[in-house]
Amino acid sequence: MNEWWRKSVVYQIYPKSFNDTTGNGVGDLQGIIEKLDYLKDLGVDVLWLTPVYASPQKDNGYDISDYYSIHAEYGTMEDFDRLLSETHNRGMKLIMDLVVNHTSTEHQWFKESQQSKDNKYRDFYIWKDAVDGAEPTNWQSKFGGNAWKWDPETEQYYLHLFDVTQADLNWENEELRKHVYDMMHFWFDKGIDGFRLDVINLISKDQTFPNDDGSVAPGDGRKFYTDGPRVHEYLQEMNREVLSKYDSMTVGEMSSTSIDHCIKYSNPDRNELSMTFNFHHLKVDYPNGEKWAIADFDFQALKQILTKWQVEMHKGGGWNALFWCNHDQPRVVTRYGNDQEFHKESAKMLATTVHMMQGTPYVYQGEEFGMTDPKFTSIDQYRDVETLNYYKIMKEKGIDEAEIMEIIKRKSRDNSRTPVQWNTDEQAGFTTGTPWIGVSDNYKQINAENAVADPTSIFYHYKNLIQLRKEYDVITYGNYKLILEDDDQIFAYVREYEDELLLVVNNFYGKEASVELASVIEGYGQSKLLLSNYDDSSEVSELTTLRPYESLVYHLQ
Ligand code: TEU
Repeated sequence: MNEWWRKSVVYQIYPKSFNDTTGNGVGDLQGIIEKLDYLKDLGVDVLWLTPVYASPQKDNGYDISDYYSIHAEYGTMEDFDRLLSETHNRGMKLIMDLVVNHTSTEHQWFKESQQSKDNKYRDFYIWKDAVDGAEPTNWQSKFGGNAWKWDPETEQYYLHLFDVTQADLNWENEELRKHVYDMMHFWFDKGIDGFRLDVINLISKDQTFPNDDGSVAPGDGRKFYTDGPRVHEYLQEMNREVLSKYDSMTVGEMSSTSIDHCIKYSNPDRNELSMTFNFHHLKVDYPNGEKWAIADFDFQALKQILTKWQVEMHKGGGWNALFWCNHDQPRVVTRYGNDQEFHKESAKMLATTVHMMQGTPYVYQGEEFGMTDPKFTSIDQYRDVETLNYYKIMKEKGIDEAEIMEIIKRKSRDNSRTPVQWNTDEQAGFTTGTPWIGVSDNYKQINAENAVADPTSIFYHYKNLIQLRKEYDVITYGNYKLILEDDDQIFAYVREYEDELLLVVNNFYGKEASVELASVIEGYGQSKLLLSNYDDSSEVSELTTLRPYESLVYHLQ
């Protein structure tokens, strides 16, 4: 089968915040259909929908109560079928989110499972006796607190690595696995083109369930279920039973993973997945690995991490998903760029930096015209379960309100979940009603309609990047080398393929930087400036200075 996904660009849609056509304040499938021409115009090849299945929405759909139906606020199965065919009619593909590390506690399986210890579904989840009258292990939930919840009726604990309403499935159970594969066939039979697999590297737990000695953080627990003992075996089984039967793409979301494992997950010879997301480059602003703390990003670490993943995944035959933004991360232009004076320049520079690497780029809704963090100031404006839990825990510890709110403003997942800013209408054209979460104040300036009307906008820069990938094989296949390694302002690299060279030079800061590239371009006869974020950039032979956030792509032969 051809590997079309290596040359594709994926656009991520978070349906709840995308486009509301009913006026209930929540985005819907019809709203996505309305915007398909816009997405086609942008040039993306694949749409990824975060979960649209029936769900109590404690974690915005990552808590699924029925894998076979559509969440009513989003529409009906007919709407879904129409969205799929309309996407296909425009020559684009559609992938769904597969959330099978856990289900909602409202799922029928869990309800059955909770009935009694000998219920047929008991073993679909991870139930354990108390140890010395307390939780079976000291593992912490990723959303705060212990990861085990006591069930007084059946007198055991169940495991929930995320919210207490997201019970972890027991992948050791063969029948459970079969149910998952059947469900995947159901969606493939409808014609979908693949899946993004939520926290898929957490599905295999160490069956001895040890306590964590706290060497990383108290009760961390990650080493007992991350890239666990049987995870590759399960993915190979999934591939054999399901994926191998379709011309599909799969991208695994890999939490706290390693390059070695990601090579295994994505090297085609192993028959697991097409590619992997990892998050190491998004932790360079976590002081001592702590998400809920504020620090400037470590630029040298960012270069080193992205470079290591480029070089080693290439060498090992793996494939990277390339991205800055998703529904769990603050907006990159606010985070690693400058969302004020150099909004346009820095958003374009950041886009170029990852789009010219090897892998499959992902664009998260609104990123293509530079949406920023909303900078909410009051806890009432937040909706995310992780954020609200954090707030509660900090308040209980007696931490000062202003301090908590400053951290939340920078770190909350809601930063990326505010409604897409379509135009200058009320509520940014997202809804005629009251949106489920507030619209950012800057929508009169930053919105899709303005961007499409302005040929120098961030939108057209993304469009150009997507187009370049179609035209130049070096972007897909070339090897990668970091240059100007020690420069503390410039992130520059080359890609080489046959006799072509792609040279990418980015200034990550709002001040000028001097640059010297003579040794890099030596021996090449022709050079061409392919893309820039200024309208009067120099040819490479004359380049001596980069302006604030200047970003240049040259092709040499
Ligand atoms: O996220 C997995 C995950 O661990 C993180 O990205 C998480 O949001 C972060 O560590 C918190 O600091 C996936 C989904 O993308 C996320 O939206 C879900 O909440 C989570 O799984 C559970 O399904």
